[in-house]
Amino acid sequence: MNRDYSIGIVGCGFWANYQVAAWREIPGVKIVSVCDRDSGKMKLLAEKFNIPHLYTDVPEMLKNERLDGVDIISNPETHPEIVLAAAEMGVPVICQKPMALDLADAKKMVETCRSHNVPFYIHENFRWQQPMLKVKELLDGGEVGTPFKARIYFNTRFPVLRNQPSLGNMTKMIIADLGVHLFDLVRFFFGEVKTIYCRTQRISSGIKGEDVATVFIETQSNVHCIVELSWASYMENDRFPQTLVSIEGTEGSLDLSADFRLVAINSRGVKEIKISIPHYDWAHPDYAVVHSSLVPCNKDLLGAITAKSDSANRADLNLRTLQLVDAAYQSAGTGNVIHMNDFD
Ligand code: 89Y
Repeated sequence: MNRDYSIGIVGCGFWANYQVAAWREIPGVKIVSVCDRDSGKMKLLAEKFNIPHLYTDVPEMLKNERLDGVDIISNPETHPEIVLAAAEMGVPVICQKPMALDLADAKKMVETCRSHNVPFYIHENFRWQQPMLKVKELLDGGEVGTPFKARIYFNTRFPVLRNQPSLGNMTKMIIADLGVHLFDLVRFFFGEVKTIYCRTQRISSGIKGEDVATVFIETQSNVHCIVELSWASYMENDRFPQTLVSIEGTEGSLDLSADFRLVAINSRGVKEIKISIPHYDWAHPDYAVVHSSLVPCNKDLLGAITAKSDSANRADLNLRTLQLVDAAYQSAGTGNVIHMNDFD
Protein backbone atom coordinates (compact mmCIF):
# COMPACT_ATOMS: atom_id res chain seq x y z
CA MET A 1 0.00 0.00 0.00
CA ASN A 2 1.70 3.21 -1.04
CA ARG A 3 -0.86 5.77 -0.02
CA ASP A 4 -3.04 6.44 2.97
CA TYR A 5 -6.60 5.12 3.14
CA SER A 6 -9.17 6.97 5.22
CA ILE A 7 -11.81 4.84 6.89
CA GLY A 8 -14.81 6.05 8.89
CA ILE A 9 -16.42 3.80 11.49
CA VAL A 10 -20.14 3.60 12.26
CA GLY A 11 -21.05 1.81 15.50
CA CYS A 12 -18.83 1.93 18.57
CA GLY A 13 -19.87 -1.18 20.52
CA PHE A 14 -17.91 -4.26 21.64
CA TRP A 15 -16.93 -5.42 18.16
CA ALA A 16 -15.69 -2.00 16.97
CA ASN A 17 -12.84 -2.12 19.52
CA TYR A 18 -11.32 -5.09 17.72
CA GLN A 19 -12.25 -4.03 14.23
CA VAL A 20 -10.44 -0.69 14.67
CA ALA A 21 -7.41 -2.43 16.20
CA ALA A 22 -7.34 -4.80 13.21
CA TRP A 23 -7.47 -1.91 10.72
CA ARG A 24 -4.46 -0.39 12.45
CA GLU A 25 -2.42 -3.50 11.59
CA ILE A 26 -2.66 -2.59 7.91
CA PRO A 27 -0.02 -0.09 6.73
CA GLY A 28 -1.51 3.09 5.29
CA VAL A 29 -4.94 2.73 6.88
CA LYS A 30 -6.08 5.69 8.96
CA ILE A 31 -9.27 5.58 10.99
CA VAL A 32 -10.21 9.22 10.60
CA SER A 33 -13.73 9.34 12.02
CA VAL A 34 -16.20 7.52 14.24
CA CYS A 35 -19.95 7.79 14.51
CA ASP A 36 -22.46 6.43 17.01
CA ARG A 37 -25.86 7.72 18.14
CA ASP A 38 -24.60 7.09 21.68
CA SER A 39 -22.06 9.89 22.12
CA GLY A 40 -20.64 8.29 25.28
CA LYS A 41 -19.68 5.08 23.48
CA MET A 42 -18.42 7.06 20.51
CA LYS A 43 -16.12 9.24 22.65
CA LEU A 44 -14.71 6.22 24.46
CA LEU A 45 -13.74 4.54 21.20
CA ALA A 46 -12.32 7.80 19.76
CA GLU A 47 -10.20 8.38 22.88
CA LYS A 48 -8.97 4.80 23.04
CA PHE A 49 -7.69 4.93 19.44
CA ASN A 50 -7.01 8.63 19.11
CA ILE A 51 -9.55 9.09 16.30
CA PRO A 52 -9.82 12.78 15.37
CA HIS A 53 -13.34 13.33 14.00
CA LEU A 54 -16.41 12.48 16.05
CA TYR A 55 -20.04 12.25 14.89
CA THR A 56 -23.44 11.15 16.13
CA ASP A 57 -25.06 11.48 12.69
CA VAL A 58 -24.08 9.21 9.79
CA PRO A 59 -25.00 11.48 6.82
CA GLU A 60 -23.06 14.32 8.45
CA MET A 61 -19.97 12.15 8.74
CA LEU A 62 -20.30 10.92 5.16
CA LYS A 63 -20.74 14.50 3.91
CA ASN A 64 -17.88 16.07 5.89
CA GLU A 65 -15.20 13.40 5.53
CA ARG A 66 -13.37 12.31 2.40
CA LEU A 67 -13.54 8.58 3.04
CA ASP A 68 -12.11 5.71 1.03
CA GLY A 69 -14.64 3.58 2.82
CA VAL A 70 -17.14 3.44 5.64
CA ASP A 71 -16.99 0.41 7.93
CA ILE A 72 -20.43 -0.26 9.42
CA ILE A 73 -20.18 -2.15 12.72
CA SER A 74 -23.53 -1.11 14.20
CA ASN A 75 -26.41 -3.47 15.04
CA PRO A 76 -27.92 -5.22 11.99
CA GLU A 77 -31.28 -3.41 12.10
CA THR A 78 -29.41 -0.14 11.37
CA HIS A 79 -27.54 -1.48 8.30
CA PRO A 80 -30.08 -0.74 5.52
CA GLU A 81 -30.46 2.96 6.29
CA ILE A 82 -26.69 3.50 6.65
CA VAL A 83 -25.77 1.56 3.52
CA LEU A 84 -28.37 3.43 1.46
CA ALA A 85 -27.03 6.77 2.76
CA ALA A 86 -23.46 5.79 1.85
CA ALA A 87 -24.59 4.67 -1.63
CA GLU A 88 -26.34 8.02 -2.22
CA MET A 89 -23.16 9.84 -1.20
CA GLY A 90 -20.85 7.62 -3.26
CA VAL A 91 -18.86 6.25 -0.31
CA PRO A 92 -17.60 2.63 -0.66
CA VAL A 93 -19.19 0.38 1.96
CA ILE A 94 -18.05 -2.43 4.22
CA CYS A 95 -20.89 -3.73 6.35
CA GLN A 96 -20.79 -6.26 9.20
CA LYS A 97 -22.68 -9.50 8.84
CA PRO A 98 -25.57 -10.07 8.75
CA MET A 99 -26.02 -7.62 5.88
CA ALA A 100 -29.63 -7.07 7.00
CA LEU A 101 -32.31 -8.81 9.03
CA ASP A 102 -34.66 -8.85 6.08
CA LEU A 103 -33.80 -10.28 2.67
CA ALA A 104 -35.82 -7.61 0.82
CA ASP A 105 -33.77 -4.89 2.56
CA ALA A 106 -30.53 -6.66 1.64
CA LYS A 107 -31.56 -6.89 -2.02
CA LYS A 108 -32.38 -3.18 -2.04
CA MET A 109 -28.99 -2.38 -0.48
CA VAL A 110 -27.16 -4.41 -3.15
CA GLU A 111 -29.26 -2.90 -5.95
CA THR A 112 -28.84 0.69 -4.72
CA CYS A 113 -25.06 0.34 -4.39
CA ARG A 114 -24.95 -1.22 -7.85
CA SER A 115 -27.01 1.58 -9.42
CA HIS A 116 -24.78 4.22 -7.79
CA ASN A 117 -21.66 2.31 -8.81
CA VAL A 118 -20.59 2.13 -5.17
CA PRO A 119 -18.46 -0.86 -4.03
CA PHE A 120 -20.35 -2.83 -1.38
CA TYR A 121 -18.76 -5.65 0.63
CA ILE A 122 -19.72 -7.63 3.73
CA HIS A 123 -17.36 -8.16 6.64
CA GLU A 124 -17.68 -11.96 6.85
CA ASN A 125 -14.62 -13.15 8.76
CA PHE A 126 -15.15 -16.87 9.48
CA ARG A 127 -13.81 -17.86 6.07
CA TRP A 128 -10.67 -15.89 7.02
CA GLN A 129 -9.98 -17.85 10.22
CA GLN A 130 -6.69 -19.78 10.00
CA PRO A 131 -8.28 -23.22 10.62
CA MET A 132 -10.90 -22.63 7.92
CA LEU A 133 -8.26 -21.50 5.40
CA LYS A 134 -6.34 -24.72 6.12
CA VAL A 135 -9.42 -26.92 5.71
CA LYS A 136 -10.18 -25.21 2.39
CA GLU A 137 -6.57 -25.64 1.21
CA LEU A 138 -6.69 -29.38 1.96
CA LEU A 139 -10.09 -29.77 0.27
CA ASP A 140 -8.87 -27.94 -2.82
CA GLY A 141 -5.68 -30.03 -2.77
CA GLY A 142 -7.78 -33.20 -3.08
CA GLU A 143 -6.82 -34.55 0.37
CA VAL A 144 -10.24 -36.20 0.87
CA GLY A 145 -11.29 -36.73 -2.74
CA THR A 146 -14.90 -35.68 -3.34
CA PRO A 147 -16.63 -34.63 -0.11
CA PHE A 148 -20.02 -36.30 0.47
CA LYS A 149 -20.83 -35.65 4.15
CA ALA A 150 -19.94 -32.96 6.70
CA ARG A 151 -20.71 -31.53 10.09
CA ILE A 152 -19.98 -27.88 10.92
CA TYR A 153 -20.76 -27.10 14.53
CA PHE A 154 -20.57 -24.41 17.19
CA ASN A 155 -22.05 -25.59 20.49
CA THR A 156 -21.21 -23.64 23.63
CA ARG A 157 -22.43 -22.38 26.99
CA PHE A 158 -20.15 -19.30 26.84
CA PRO A 159 -22.19 -16.28 28.01
CA VAL A 160 -22.32 -14.69 24.56
CA LEU A 161 -24.82 -12.02 25.66
CA ARG A 162 -22.48 -10.68 28.33
CA ASN A 163 -20.37 -8.92 25.66
CA GLN A 164 -23.12 -8.64 23.03
CA PRO A 165 -26.29 -7.86 25.01
CA SER A 166 -28.24 -6.53 22.01
CA LEU A 167 -28.47 -10.09 20.67
CA GLY A 168 -30.97 -10.83 23.44
CA ASN A 169 -33.47 -8.43 21.81
CA MET A 170 -33.38 -10.12 18.42
CA THR A 171 -36.50 -12.16 17.67
CA LYS A 172 -34.35 -14.05 15.17
CA MET A 173 -31.13 -14.65 17.04
CA ILE A 174 -28.59 -17.43 16.64
CA ILE A 175 -29.20 -18.20 12.95
CA ALA A 176 -29.06 -14.50 12.03
CA ASP A 177 -25.96 -13.81 14.11
CA LEU A 178 -23.94 -17.03 14.03
CA GLY A 179 -25.68 -19.27 11.50
CA VAL A 180 -24.84 -16.73 8.82
CA HIS A 181 -21.13 -17.46 9.47
CA LEU A 182 -21.50 -21.23 9.37
CA PHE A 183 -23.72 -21.14 6.29
CA ASP A 184 -21.06 -19.03 4.62
CA LEU A 185 -18.52 -21.74 5.49
CA VAL A 186 -20.75 -24.33 3.82
CA ARG A 187 -20.61 -22.24 0.63
CA PHE A 188 -16.85 -21.65 1.06
CA PHE A 189 -16.10 -25.38 1.38
CA PHE A 190 -18.71 -27.02 -0.85
CA GLY A 191 -20.28 -24.38 -3.10
CA GLU A 192 -23.93 -23.42 -3.47
CA VAL A 193 -26.83 -25.07 -1.66
CA LYS A 194 -29.70 -27.10 -3.12
CA THR A 195 -32.00 -27.63 -0.09
CA ILE A 196 -32.16 -26.71 3.58
CA TYR A 197 -34.19 -27.99 6.54
CA CYS A 198 -34.00 -26.41 9.98
CA ARG A 199 -35.42 -26.82 13.49
CA THR A 200 -34.89 -24.25 16.23
CA GLN A 201 -35.23 -24.12 20.03
CA ARG A 202 -35.21 -21.46 22.73
CA ILE A 203 -33.50 -23.01 25.74
CA SER A 204 -32.19 -20.05 27.75
CA SER A 205 -34.49 -17.58 29.47
CA GLY A 206 -34.50 -13.81 29.01
CA ILE A 207 -34.03 -13.88 25.23
CA LYS A 208 -36.48 -13.20 22.42
CA GLY A 209 -35.15 -15.47 19.69
CA GLU A 210 -33.83 -18.98 19.23
CA ASP A 211 -30.52 -19.95 20.86
CA VAL A 212 -30.30 -23.43 19.33
CA ALA A 213 -30.68 -24.51 15.71
CA THR A 214 -30.01 -27.78 13.93
CA VAL A 215 -29.85 -27.56 10.16
CA PHE A 216 -29.59 -30.11 7.39
CA ILE A 217 -28.14 -28.77 4.15
CA GLU A 218 -27.76 -30.54 0.83
CA THR A 219 -25.38 -28.79 -1.56
CA GLN A 220 -25.53 -28.75 -5.35
CA SER A 221 -22.35 -30.85 -5.22
CA ASN A 222 -24.33 -33.44 -3.18
CA VAL A 223 -22.65 -32.92 0.18
CA HIS A 224 -25.00 -33.69 3.08
CA CYS A 225 -24.04 -31.24 5.80
CA ILE A 226 -25.32 -30.86 9.35
CA VAL A 227 -24.88 -27.37 10.82
CA GLU A 228 -25.31 -27.16 14.60
CA LEU A 229 -25.65 -23.87 16.45
CA SER A 230 -26.08 -23.59 20.20
CA TRP A 231 -25.37 -21.08 22.93
CA ALA A 232 -27.12 -23.31 25.49
CA SER A 233 -25.02 -26.47 25.51
CA TYR A 234 -22.86 -27.65 28.39
CA MET A 235 -19.78 -29.14 26.72
CA GLU A 236 -16.95 -31.05 28.36
CA ASN A 237 -14.35 -28.99 26.50
CA ASP A 238 -16.14 -25.75 25.72
CA ARG A 239 -13.91 -23.93 23.26
CA PHE A 240 -15.94 -20.84 22.36
CA PRO A 241 -15.65 -19.41 19.71
CA GLN A 242 -14.07 -22.28 17.83
CA THR A 243 -16.06 -23.63 14.92
CA LEU A 244 -15.47 -27.37 14.55
CA VAL A 245 -15.63 -29.18 11.24
CA SER A 246 -15.62 -32.75 10.12
CA ILE A 247 -15.71 -33.71 6.46
CA GLU A 248 -15.90 -37.12 4.87
CA GLY A 249 -14.89 -37.64 1.26
CA THR A 250 -14.44 -40.46 -1.23
CA GLU A 251 -10.68 -40.63 -0.52
CA GLY A 252 -10.42 -39.56 3.11
CA SER A 253 -11.64 -37.44 6.00
CA LEU A 254 -10.77 -34.20 7.76
CA ASP A 255 -11.54 -33.55 11.39
CA LEU A 256 -10.98 -30.14 12.95
CA SER A 257 -11.48 -30.55 16.68
CA ALA A 258 -10.88 -28.46 19.80
CA ASP A 259 -7.75 -26.31 19.97
CA PHE A 260 -7.20 -26.28 16.23
CA ARG A 261 -6.19 -29.93 15.98
CA LEU A 262 -6.77 -30.92 12.39
CA VAL A 263 -6.50 -34.60 11.46
CA ALA A 264 -6.43 -35.74 7.85
CA ILE A 265 -7.05 -39.43 7.19
CA ASN A 266 -6.68 -41.10 3.81
CA SER A 267 -5.10 -44.18 2.23
CA ARG A 268 -1.65 -42.69 2.87
CA GLY A 269 -2.31 -42.74 6.63
CA VAL A 270 -3.23 -40.35 9.41
CA LYS A 271 -1.71 -36.87 9.50
CA GLU A 272 -2.10 -34.41 12.37
CA ILE A 273 -1.77 -30.75 11.49
CA LYS A 274 -1.48 -28.20 14.28
CA ILE A 275 -2.76 -24.84 13.22
CA SER A 276 -1.34 -21.77 14.88
CA ILE A 277 -3.44 -18.70 15.41
CA PRO A 278 -1.71 -15.34 14.85
CA HIS A 279 -1.30 -13.48 18.13
CA TYR A 280 -2.32 -9.85 18.55
CA ASP A 281 -1.96 -8.11 21.91
CA TRP A 282 -5.24 -6.28 21.32
CA ALA A 283 -7.29 -9.43 20.68
CA HIS A 284 -9.69 -10.42 23.46
CA PRO A 285 -8.24 -13.71 24.80
CA ASP A 286 -11.68 -15.35 24.68
CA TYR A 287 -12.10 -14.44 20.99
CA ALA A 288 -8.52 -14.80 19.63
CA VAL A 289 -9.34 -17.05 16.66
CA VAL A 290 -12.08 -14.70 15.47
CA HIS A 291 -10.27 -11.46 16.23
CA SER A 292 -7.08 -12.52 14.44
CA SER A 293 -9.15 -13.23 11.32
CA LEU A 294 -10.22 -9.58 11.17
CA VAL A 295 -6.79 -8.57 9.85
CA PRO A 296 -6.70 -10.68 6.64
CA CYS A 297 -10.43 -10.07 6.18
CA ASN A 298 -9.94 -6.29 6.34
CA LYS A 299 -6.92 -6.47 3.99
CA ASP A 300 -9.04 -8.34 1.47
CA LEU A 301 -11.87 -5.82 1.82
CA LEU A 302 -9.53 -2.83 1.51
CA GLY A 303 -8.21 -4.24 -1.79
CA ALA A 304 -11.80 -4.61 -2.94
CA ILE A 305 -13.15 -1.17 -2.01
CA THR A 306 -10.10 0.51 -3.53
CA ALA A 307 -10.64 -1.45 -6.76
CA LYS A 308 -7.32 -3.29 -6.57
CA SER A 309 -8.91 -6.70 -6.34
CA ASP A 310 -12.29 -8.36 -5.83
CA SER A 311 -13.46 -10.32 -2.81
CA ALA A 312 -15.65 -13.34 -2.19
CA ASN A 313 -17.33 -11.09 0.38
CA ARG A 314 -18.87 -8.94 -2.36
CA ALA A 315 -22.38 -8.11 -1.15
CA ASP A 316 -24.19 -9.65 -4.14
CA LEU A 317 -22.35 -12.94 -3.48
CA ASN A 318 -22.94 -12.74 0.27
CA LEU A 319 -26.64 -12.36 -0.54
CA ARG A 320 -26.60 -16.13 -1.20
CA THR A 321 -25.45 -16.70 2.38
CA LEU A 322 -28.23 -14.43 3.62
CA GLN A 323 -30.75 -16.36 1.53
CA LEU A 324 -29.75 -19.44 3.53
CA VAL A 325 -30.55 -17.58 6.75
CA ASP A 326 -33.94 -16.61 5.36
CA ALA A 327 -34.57 -20.17 4.14
CA ALA A 328 -33.57 -21.63 7.53
CA TYR A 329 -36.13 -19.42 9.30
CA GLN A 330 -38.76 -20.31 6.67
CA SER A 331 -38.07 -23.99 7.26
CA ALA A 332 -38.11 -23.59 11.04
CA GLY A 333 -41.48 -21.82 10.77
CA THR A 334 -43.18 -24.19 8.35
CA GLY A 335 -41.44 -27.51 8.96
CA ASN A 336 -40.74 -27.70 5.21
CA VAL A 337 -37.60 -28.40 3.26
CA ILE A 338 -36.72 -25.21 1.38
CA HIS A 339 -35.40 -25.42 -2.19
CA MET A 340 -32.86 -22.70 -2.81
CA ASN A 341 -33.69 -22.39 -6.52
CA ASP A 342 -36.99 -20.80 -5.35
CA PHE A 343 -34.83 -17.75 -4.49
CA ASP A 344 -33.54 -17.30 -8.07
O1 89Y B 1 -21.59 -12.81 17.43
C1 89Y B 1 -20.91 -13.98 17.09
C2 89Y B 1 -19.98 -13.86 15.97
O2 89Y B 1 -20.16 -13.16 15.00
O3 89Y B 1 -18.91 -14.66 16.19
C3 89Y B 1 -19.01 -15.31 17.43
C4 89Y B 1 -20.04 -14.50 18.19
O4 89Y B 1 -19.40 -13.44 18.88
C5 89Y B 1 -20.84 -15.24 19.23
O5 89Y B 1 -21.17 -16.53 18.84
